[in-house]
Amino acid sequence: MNKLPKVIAMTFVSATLALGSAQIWAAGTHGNGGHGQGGQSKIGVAGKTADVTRTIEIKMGDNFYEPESITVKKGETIRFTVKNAGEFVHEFNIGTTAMHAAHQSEMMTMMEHGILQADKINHAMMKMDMGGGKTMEHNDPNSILLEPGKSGDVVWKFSDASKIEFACNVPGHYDAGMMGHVRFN
Ligand SMILES: [Cu+2]
Repeated sequence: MNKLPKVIAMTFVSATLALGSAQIWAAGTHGNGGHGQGGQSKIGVAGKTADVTRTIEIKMGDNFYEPESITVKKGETIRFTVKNAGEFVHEFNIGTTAMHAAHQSEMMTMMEHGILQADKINHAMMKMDMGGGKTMEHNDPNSILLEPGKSGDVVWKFSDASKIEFACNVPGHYDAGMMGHVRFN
């Protein structure tokens, strides 16, 4: 007797989630190969560990980076060792201003669905198949999303001197100043 409303409620949740996901994919930046596809050639390519010539430590706080900006050479492959020393989830993402803006709206949708929370990530929901094998997992080579206390690496080869920023696209953080410039020398 009371099973029916439960089924309806669950169906509604799934449908809503699927709709939200469709909107995420329509934005076209997650999926085959990651954030800002098409934009990646401008900012560089995933680096090979064997090509790393320098390691830069990045500390993430609420809501800032240390250091505030980085200087690289064109063609240089850098290993970023990123640590989230804050109390909220933060991201280290290499991209253009436009790539970050697109990702911010995706992350807003993830937060609305509870996949991303202020201080934790719902890993099970992140791994859910949204159709066609697509998930919302953040395993793109140009970014890392970390819960408080967690660390991880990003290995990136900078191939062009176009305007690049590293930024956190968790809702509100970029606007609070959690971004820095990549300078070329
Ligand atoms: Cu952040």
